[in-house]
Amino acid sequence: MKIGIVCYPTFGGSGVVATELGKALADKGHSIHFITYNQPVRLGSFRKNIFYHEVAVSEYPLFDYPPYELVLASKMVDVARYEKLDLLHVHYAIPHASAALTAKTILKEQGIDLPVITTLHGTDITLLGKDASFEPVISYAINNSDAVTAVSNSLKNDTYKLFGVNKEIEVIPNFVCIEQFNFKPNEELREAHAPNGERILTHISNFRPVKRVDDIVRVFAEVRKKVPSKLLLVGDGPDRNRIENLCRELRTCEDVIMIGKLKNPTEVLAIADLFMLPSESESFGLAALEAMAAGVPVISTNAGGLPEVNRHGVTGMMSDVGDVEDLVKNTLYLLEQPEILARFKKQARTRAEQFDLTRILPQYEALYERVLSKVTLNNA
Ligand code: GMT
Repeated sequence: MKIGIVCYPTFGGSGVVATELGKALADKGHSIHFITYNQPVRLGSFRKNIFYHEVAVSEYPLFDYPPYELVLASKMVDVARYEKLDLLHVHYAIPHASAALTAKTILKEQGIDLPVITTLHGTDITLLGKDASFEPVISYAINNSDAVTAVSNSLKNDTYKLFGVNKEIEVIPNFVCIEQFNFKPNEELREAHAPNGERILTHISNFRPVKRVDDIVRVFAEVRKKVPSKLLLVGDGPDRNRIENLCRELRTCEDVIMIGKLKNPTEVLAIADLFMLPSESESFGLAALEAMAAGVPVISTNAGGLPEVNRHGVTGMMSDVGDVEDLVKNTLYLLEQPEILARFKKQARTRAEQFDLTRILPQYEALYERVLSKVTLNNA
């Protein structure tokens, strides 16, 4: 198949899922055309069956706001026509699904029926969905896509709750390429970050308020009183300054290491003992799944789709949102009992294997086939 994939090229989970999916489809022989404004972070170097079409918006004095959605739609039309795409798979409702529907309408006028599959990832529904200024466009995009998927049951239910949509939504969970996590910890890196054999806690995110990184720092301030430990914070975003100030206020700076953005988090996960994700809302929690694939148990909240990934008492522990005391209790429960921690590490990895790419990829391929067979019927 010739597939156009539209996603955010940044560090966010939706871009990671879209890129890994495209790479895996390309490995299976499909031609994959990424259409976005920058090269996706996880795309890597030159490889077979992968093409990247950059969307560049020209500057013009009249534009206070660059019309990215329109240029994206034009690019989709161009790529679909000249690369003879079979379908477009867009990740994130705004503006990707709405732009894809504009492209679909234009192509229809030219006698081309291009199916659009939209994958909802979370914040497009749970955060933007609460903003009335986006609601009609998101509802339109969902109702008029040829197929819609959501990354968890929780997100599917939220979509029905927040939007007036009547579209069938199929749940296809996020995935990991489990073999990418078959590594040995780099002892030199571990020693550099925890020179006295301290436990290593980590968190990876875009440091947005929804991640509640403050809670992690507060939990860590209590945990390190009992267990010598280090906290490795990976990523960057709007809350970073606040977090740094909080570390100063709680006098934890010497044990909190701010790593900044990393293209590939596997080396950090390889030396970590626990992964922290106390989010206020999380449609799935891909970062938690990646940690589990690396054999790192997850201390998280029970928000959104997290219980569909993390199993309380098996692969990690869960608390209510904002319950710092309970998060501390759960973290200490694992750190103070090495045998239990070791068991959780194995169980986390075993559970992550359920989400291996080899199990999830066929679900996307089957969906593509189903959508394409309808187009063939319509064209017959
Ligand atoms: O906030 C993020 O983590 C980024 C965001 C995105 O759209 O890139 O992540 C969302 O999509 C991920 C991939 O499907 C999910 O694993 C995350 O749970 C989801 N984030 C939220 O729902 C807050």
